[in-house]
Amino acid sequence: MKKIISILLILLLFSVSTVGKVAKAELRLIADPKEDTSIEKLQEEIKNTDCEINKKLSDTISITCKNKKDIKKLKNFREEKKYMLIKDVPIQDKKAKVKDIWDNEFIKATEVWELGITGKNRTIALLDTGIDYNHIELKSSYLYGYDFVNDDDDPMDDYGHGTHIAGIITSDGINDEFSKGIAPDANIIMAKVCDQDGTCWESDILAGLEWASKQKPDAISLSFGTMETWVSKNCIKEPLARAVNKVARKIPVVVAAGNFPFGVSSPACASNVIAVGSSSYDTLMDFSARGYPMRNHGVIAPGEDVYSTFPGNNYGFMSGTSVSAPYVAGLIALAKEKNNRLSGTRIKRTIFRSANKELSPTYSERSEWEIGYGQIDALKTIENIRKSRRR
Ligand SMILES: [Ca+2]
Ligand SMILES: [Ca+2]
Repeated sequence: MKKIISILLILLLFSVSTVGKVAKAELRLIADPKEDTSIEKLQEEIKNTDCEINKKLSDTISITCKNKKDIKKLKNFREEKKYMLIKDVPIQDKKAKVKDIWDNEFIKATEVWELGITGKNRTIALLDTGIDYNHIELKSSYLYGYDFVNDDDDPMDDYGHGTHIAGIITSDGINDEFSKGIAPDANIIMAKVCDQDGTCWESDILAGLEWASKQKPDAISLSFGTMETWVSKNCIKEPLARAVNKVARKIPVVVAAGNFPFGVSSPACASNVIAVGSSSYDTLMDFSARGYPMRNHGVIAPGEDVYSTFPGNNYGFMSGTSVSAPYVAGLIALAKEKNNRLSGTRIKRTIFRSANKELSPTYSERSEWEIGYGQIDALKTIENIRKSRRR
């Protein structure tokens, strides 16, 4: 009996010491300040704590704290949220065959290229894991970027996701023509906001969003979301959805809708963005997010076995709504090349109105809660845009 008690005691001590370790680890917090709470006031609040400012944003600060006791004293702060990339497992180094590739032909981007429209002089901002800007297919299109995870000006991709997303938009198809992006001449700027494990912290995203919107890109593309699912009604209570929605009033923002068929993830649920679900060439993907936000502001784009660039001059496939969103960002680059005076709202409406609900028999039976306005149609979108008048 004594022996059992001493073992229990050891176990108890062990578990206490483990808890102690967790408490010592850094915790990330962020403030949701009320209108009358200034940044100075928030700084004042952390003065006598073990917490340090991690990021100063235009209307809030994020902090890292070592001491759990200190955290309890803070009134305006809460734990930061984590967002995840919306993909399945990347498959590295797998070369495509002709029959594998259907995306740009299916959404009629190839017919837009024949009109001479390829995204020239347009710029898409990505918030992702970074970009391998030395990749032979990407280096002509990469302009500049920033790494908000490590706080340096080198957004090199240490995960692979961002390089794949960038290629879907603008891969040149030099060494591998099947990797060619929807807007092969569009430029890319990159805010690295997701780390080497594919985790994207709220304050890094907010900082990247602020930075990206200041660069005045033609569109911003986001391929991450929360594991939680949302309907539009409560989505706007989510701080990131609110921030994204504000930016989306001025700059078109496209967001992966999520890989959970039971609801649309945040920030795709924000009403001003374009939420993007996933299609295969003749059907909706089972994982593609469904819900009111799709009906309100959603479209679908290729999302199964999409072939694109991976770091180190590699190529491969990826599935998920992650890979669907950049098709719409690329389509906006094409639209802006035809008429660079178009407002974000006009572009969004034109993409919606040009989307195809009856591309295949399986689509016409699908509800708007599943496919939104339908499969994007690049040619029809371009045809529905009037040329800007030359002066
Ligand atoms: Ca870096
Ligand atoms: Ca390119």
